[in-house]
Amino acid sequence: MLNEQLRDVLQRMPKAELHIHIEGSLEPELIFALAQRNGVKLDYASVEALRAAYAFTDLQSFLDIYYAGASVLLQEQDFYDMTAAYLKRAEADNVRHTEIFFDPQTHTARGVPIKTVIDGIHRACQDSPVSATLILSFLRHLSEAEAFATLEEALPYRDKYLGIGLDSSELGNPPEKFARVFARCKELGFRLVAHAGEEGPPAYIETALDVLKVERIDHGVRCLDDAALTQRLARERIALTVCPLSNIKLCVFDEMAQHNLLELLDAGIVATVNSDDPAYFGGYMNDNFIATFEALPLGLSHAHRLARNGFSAAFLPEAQKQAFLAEVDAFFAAV
Ligand code: ES4
Ligand code: ZN
Repeated sequence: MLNEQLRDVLQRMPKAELHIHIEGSLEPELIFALAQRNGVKLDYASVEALRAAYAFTDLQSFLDIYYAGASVLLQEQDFYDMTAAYLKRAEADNVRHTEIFFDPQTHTARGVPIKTVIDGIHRACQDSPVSATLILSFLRHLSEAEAFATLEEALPYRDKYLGIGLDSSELGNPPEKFARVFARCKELGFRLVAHAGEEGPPAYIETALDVLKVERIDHGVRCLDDAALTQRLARERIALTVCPLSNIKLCVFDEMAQHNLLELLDAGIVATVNSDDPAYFGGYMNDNFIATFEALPLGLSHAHRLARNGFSAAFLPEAQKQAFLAEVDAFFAAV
């Protein structure tokens, strides 16, 4: 059992969230409300029936339902409402800064203009007291040509997102498939990240770093299978955006007691805790912290370190980063 003081610290400490798919924050209730508002027919009869389908065996079994859920998003206001709901939850969890992924191809493939997607999500970010920035993510099960086309469509709105990511089905879609489009994104000055080493091998983490030139790795938990890579991530301070509840729901680890978060920290890696797809995986930021600290021998010093790691790895201007880090240190000095 987690003691009351540690639980309270985890809830109240200032946090940065660096790995959240906005479409994965869409709660079943909002999916049904938007389906009704937009006249979209769902394959599920009720909120309960939809929620009952959230029994995943691997990444693909989740993605199939996640893309179906996103089909209710049509108007700018839908993207606004989804994002505003997430930001409200994040604020309640004392998330002070968040870097939000969005998947434009999930929507443009259904005929939704990319401007509708970006404007709705961005406007909600501007209306929130939480510091929020956006990362446009390419779907890796689609082609590099399709990623290039999406980049072209998104460039008129480039002041509204600061990063580029890579998500969706990892196995069989290695980072190097997107070498040229990531090179172009780097030239354009975007911050780069990629999902790697969630279900895929450590080699995908290496090519994400060496071929795509990403600055952080999303998930990356399989790095421990390769000692040299583990040492490199620690030495070069390449952050991993770890998502504990996601890893359990998608069977990356059988149970939380087997999660390798503490091993990653002990190896000197800048590991962070994040919610990934909170509406599908059973919790937002505080739920992720509490579930890991309940299952693993983690204490106050780990909480302090994880809070610091989140802000250290953030794509924030240096002065803002230092101000958040000072806030974290002041919080822990008063514990
Ligand atoms: C995702 Cl957990 C995860 N992995 C890869 N792609 C994703 N998109 C949304 N959630
Ligand atoms: Zn993810």
